[in-house]
Amino acid sequence: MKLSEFVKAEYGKSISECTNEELYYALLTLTKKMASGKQHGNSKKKLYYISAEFLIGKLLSNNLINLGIYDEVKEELAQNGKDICEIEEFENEPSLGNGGLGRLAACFIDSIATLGLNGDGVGLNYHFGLFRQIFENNMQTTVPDPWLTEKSWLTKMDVTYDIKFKGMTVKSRMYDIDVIGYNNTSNKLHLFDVESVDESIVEDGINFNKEDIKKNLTLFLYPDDSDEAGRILRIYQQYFMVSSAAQLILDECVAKGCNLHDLSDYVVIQINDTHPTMVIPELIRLLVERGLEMDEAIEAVTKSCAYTNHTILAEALEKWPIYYLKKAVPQLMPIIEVLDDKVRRKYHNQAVYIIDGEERVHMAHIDIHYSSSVNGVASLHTEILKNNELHHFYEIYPEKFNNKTNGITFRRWLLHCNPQLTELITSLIGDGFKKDATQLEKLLDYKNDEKVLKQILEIKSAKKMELKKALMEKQNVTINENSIFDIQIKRLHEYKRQQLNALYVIHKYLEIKAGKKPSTPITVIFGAKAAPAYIIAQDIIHLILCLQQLINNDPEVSPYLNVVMVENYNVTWAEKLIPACDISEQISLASKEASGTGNMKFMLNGALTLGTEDGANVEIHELVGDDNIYIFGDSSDTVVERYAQGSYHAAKYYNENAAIKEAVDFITGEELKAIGDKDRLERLFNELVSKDWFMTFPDFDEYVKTREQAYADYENREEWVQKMLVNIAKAGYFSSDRTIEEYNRDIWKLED
Ligand code: 9GP
Repeated sequence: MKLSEFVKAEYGKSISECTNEELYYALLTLTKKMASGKQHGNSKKKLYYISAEFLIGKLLSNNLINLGIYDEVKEELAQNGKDICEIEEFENEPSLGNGGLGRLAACFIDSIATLGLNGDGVGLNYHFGLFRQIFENNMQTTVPDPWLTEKSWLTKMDVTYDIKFKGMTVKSRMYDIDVIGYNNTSNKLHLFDVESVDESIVEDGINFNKEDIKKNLTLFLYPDDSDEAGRILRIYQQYFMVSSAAQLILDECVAKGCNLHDLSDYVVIQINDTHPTMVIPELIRLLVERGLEMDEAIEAVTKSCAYTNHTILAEALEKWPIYYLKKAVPQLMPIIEVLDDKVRRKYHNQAVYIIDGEERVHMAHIDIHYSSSVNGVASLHTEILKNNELHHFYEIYPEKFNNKTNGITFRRWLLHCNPQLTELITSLIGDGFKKDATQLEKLLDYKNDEKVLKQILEIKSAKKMELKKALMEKQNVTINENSIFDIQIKRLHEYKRQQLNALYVIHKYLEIKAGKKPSTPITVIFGAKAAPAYIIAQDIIHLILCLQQLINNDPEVSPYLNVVMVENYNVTWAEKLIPACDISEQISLASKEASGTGNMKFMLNGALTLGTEDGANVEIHELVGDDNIYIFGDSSDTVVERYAQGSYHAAKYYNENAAIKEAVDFITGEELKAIGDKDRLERLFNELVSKDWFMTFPDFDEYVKTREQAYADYENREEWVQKMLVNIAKAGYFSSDRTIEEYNRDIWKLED
């Protein structure tokens, strides 16, 4: 049905008579109708991708693209004087994720549907998502980020389950979002919610009564866990998610004829990080309740589950005190004890026990012992898991370990966010790359084609202008479209080293002050949210915002250097920032970034990576070669060794390296103290000088040198654009379609 017919029937008006809001809701309804006609058939085996995060972004354009009607709708709207981008403004972006983990899950469900595989996502319907970030007095403040509207992509389903906690039962209800495959069938994202949740209990930023579980269960993603009530709330959330998932899984497979003994013929469950780990004991519990022997239940569940590890950071590998579990979900403890007991009888190595000497349950250990696959998310990461972090497990189960290098959906990260580049590529190599991304390599034939190279540069300039306009509209900030756009957008974390970038900015500022001006002006752009309980991360944001104020208001420096931090960085911002970027900052401490996926999105849009040999940067480097990437810093081996020996002393670098000392001292110098909060700046200074746990100082000199080299190379526009072309051409490997094909080939084994 055409949009004009639809709005006539719905509102009794023509398109031009409708408001943008009416058109948004008309398109939403129309799209949902079309998706329901594309439901995946009920093939025997089904994948359940369980994740605490699904950072899906706005859905309208993507759904229209995947349905193959985007151009048609855009044209029809334009003919009636309407702009699809303005209509899209009515859509709220759900902040159902924190970063790469959640965005990966969103890319994956897109690819699963696109490949025609039978697989649904399962997660939670957080009413206020993560949080909305607001800058006040150069600091991050946090408020709820409501996104639910009366009519939305969610469809309320008749599916409900009783979820039993200690002394209380709550009812979960399933809400579905259609996941439309690109020119293919559609799957579902099931988001569970509890009807008793009460949004009005949130007061004063994002604070609420953490003990009132019935009212708060699905209010926020990752509620503050700096106190015990917050940590126990996370257990309630996780169990609510997995118990709903487990009941759904069993219902669906039984309806297809599964007798539960043959569960793994019907079901494969991908556990995304440790948040959904309790699905293992919960399923075992339910199977025993339904008549299976304990050993048989354990075997069936182990065969059905697969675990993805997304980090080696200890803080993200959850270890829940038994006492917490007993408080919230005591029914799981006897099962966990059996699981632990089996491990202890078989392996006499404390490192692999599930319950440790401090009475804590290691969730990842449950995953590894009681899943049939354990994967890392980039080659280097998987090697580190095998050789270091999970070595004891690798010795026991070498056959379980495998690598699945992450990927991104090109539908969102090229077709949707960069239609100009998509059109150019299509005009050169046809549109086969939209289904088979490796065909992008055909672009290499144009490496010496001046006309094509010029077009690539023109597109980059156009995207820079678009970003400039957006920053003006949304933040009232002016940037120079002729400057180099050097961008770092990702969660704020010390291991990702936004502080290293900030130290470079200080260094550059001082250099310009001393009269050394860059040939082309530089705009350094940041986007990052910091977890509310993560104080140093907030201090780093404070430093960046203070630098922004200082530098942008200094007439001597601002013509050459600007700093911008986008407020409330989210998927919608990323879609504007990535196509406009010249230099992509991927500067984590080697060994610490499991993969990164922003690095892939930037490359695909013709930005050059300035990065360490970490995560998927390593694979980007291999693909594009030395001439088309800027690599610096210590190797992961060196870093791992340094940690093992405890041989790193930040103060030594600070005292012996004049450039480091100058930049670090600036943090607590007069200029910044006049603008910023003395306590915050001093705390950050002390953290760096006395600890610098993520080793920014050893990499500082090389970082500065390599960044300068990138800026110098940028001056040669002919060579630079060739590097851009190579990056675009080699990005095909990072399509999430490739990643999902590998998951399916090696782990899920679903029929097409
Ligand atoms: O930090 C990793 C990031 O490197 C990776 O790209 C992403 C998806 O695999 O997962 C992130 N991990 C987390 O957010 C928490 O484990």
